[in-house]
Amino acid sequence: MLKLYIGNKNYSSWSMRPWVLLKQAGIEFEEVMLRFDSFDADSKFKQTIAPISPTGRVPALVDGDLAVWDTLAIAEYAAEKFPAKNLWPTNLNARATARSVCAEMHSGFTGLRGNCPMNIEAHLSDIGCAATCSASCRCGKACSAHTVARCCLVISAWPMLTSHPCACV
Ligand SMILES: N[C@@H](CCC(=O)N[C@@H](CS)C(=O)NCC(=O)O)C(=O)O
Repeated sequence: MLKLYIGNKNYSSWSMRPWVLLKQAGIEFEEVMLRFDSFDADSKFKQTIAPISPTGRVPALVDGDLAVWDTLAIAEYAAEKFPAKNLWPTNLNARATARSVCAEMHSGFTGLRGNCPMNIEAHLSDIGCAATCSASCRCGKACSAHTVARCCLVISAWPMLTSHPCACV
């Protein structure tokens, strides 16, 4: 069975990307949650993940002898291994748009990530959507984020993104 190494579910948005993808698609996997004791080389976290992932980071997916690291590579592997799940839209153009959105999300928005790190347990309803809607978002990337969100909304093969649209998008 697939084994997914992840970090803290409250803070590690990277970990939650493949976790949500696999759960949403109904793909079975064993979850291995590693505690972020520290990111020092001699930490238990690094000692555990280093032999699995060359980057020493989570998430990492293990399938038999194969280890796949980095969220986008894990998503692509899952899409190829389970073609019937249609993880990417079947339409060529929609698929290209979806890949563009994912690539942009993956390589960009560092300002947004830095200023708005994930913390699911925190009650931030007062700023939440308003922060991403604000033209004066501290990351200066709000317009681009909105463009990405709008693209997602028109890709009908992504029900997860289309079923709960943010009111501000
Ligand atoms: N580009 C990587 C980023 C993964 C990443 O930064 N993971 C963090 C946890 S949220 C990590 O393991 N950090 C450990 C470290 O920085 O040493 C991916 O997409 O998987």
